[in-house]
Amino acid sequence: MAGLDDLKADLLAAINAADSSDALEKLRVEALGKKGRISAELARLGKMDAEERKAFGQAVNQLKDQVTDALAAAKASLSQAEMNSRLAAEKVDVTLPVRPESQGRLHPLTRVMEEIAAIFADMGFVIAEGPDIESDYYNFTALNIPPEHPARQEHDTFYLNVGADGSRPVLRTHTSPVQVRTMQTTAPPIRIIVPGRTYRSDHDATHSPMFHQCEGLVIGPDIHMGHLKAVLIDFCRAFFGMEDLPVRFRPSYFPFTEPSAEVDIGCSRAGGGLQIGAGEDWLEILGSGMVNPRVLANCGYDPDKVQGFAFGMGIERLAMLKYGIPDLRTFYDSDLRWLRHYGFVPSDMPALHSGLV
Ligand code: 2NL
Repeated sequence: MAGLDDLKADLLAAINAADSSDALEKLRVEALGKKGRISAELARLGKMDAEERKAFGQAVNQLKDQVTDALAAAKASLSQAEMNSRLAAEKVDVTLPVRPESQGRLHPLTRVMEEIAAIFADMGFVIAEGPDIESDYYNFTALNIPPEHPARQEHDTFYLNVGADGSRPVLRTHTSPVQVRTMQTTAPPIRIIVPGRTYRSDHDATHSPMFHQCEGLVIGPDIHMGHLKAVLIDFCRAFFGMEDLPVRFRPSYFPFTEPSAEVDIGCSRAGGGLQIGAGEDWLEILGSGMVNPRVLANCGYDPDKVQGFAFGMGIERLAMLKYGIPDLRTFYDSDLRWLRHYGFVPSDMPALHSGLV
């Protein structure tokens, strides 16, 4: 037991003298670690007879508790002292320059959709949105495209699995279903644009199976083709930033509009390049027409009381034309170098003056 008293005096003196957390940890291992001095005393218990073991065991365990407590107390006061000295020594230099942060870029499709929205917002349009997965009725039938209509083949539709009710949902091939839904639930007047993702099973240099469209719809008691022309001429000139941009309306056909017109802008293809607003050539940029009376009736309106116009445009194509992006497929590669080159700084984005429906 005399040995234990010496050991105790020795260990407590060392613990009291320790001047850092590291030194304290070293002492803990020396005393209580697997090969430590107290562990060695405990190991001796095995060779003792019952009487001796009881007395010695109690004494060693008491020593172990005392050393453990002393270590904890010393650790608490040392870490407080270490914190105090760090607080005294270290200072935050608030005059250091901030670290440069890399800023992200917005995708050109985001930019072009915002530009389109801002132009139509200034003309009093609001944004409407709807589901990407649609019923056959909203994507086709309501738009005067009945089953067996040849336009269905042109749409290269992605069909989903047959549902519990036997119907076959589709990925919308255009954003028109949103306009149908809006007409069904809203009384005229209506003035909406519908940007969003659309899908067609077509993949080559100029087609992507997922792409973006923006359609528009105006309905009222006496909306006529003059309104259609004014809105779309203003849009083309605002979008390309040219007040005198030539705009031409060319007769066309869509099942959902009658009459229908495609909209071309003036351009020049001289020298192999493309220059918008100059020269003798024409470039098609959107489709439009007066809403077919059958579509109005399908949406619950009386075609003798209200009429209107609709239009649709492809966002990728407009982005490629305006920002000189040569290859459609690069839009979806998520290549950061491409985004840094063609992307936009958020603070440069156009302001939107109108809200969401
Ligand atoms: C194009 C042409 C167009 C429409 C879309 C539409 C929607 C309803 C009723 C009538 Cl609910 N029309 N949409 C009308 C004409 C043309 O899109 O070339 N899009 C990329």
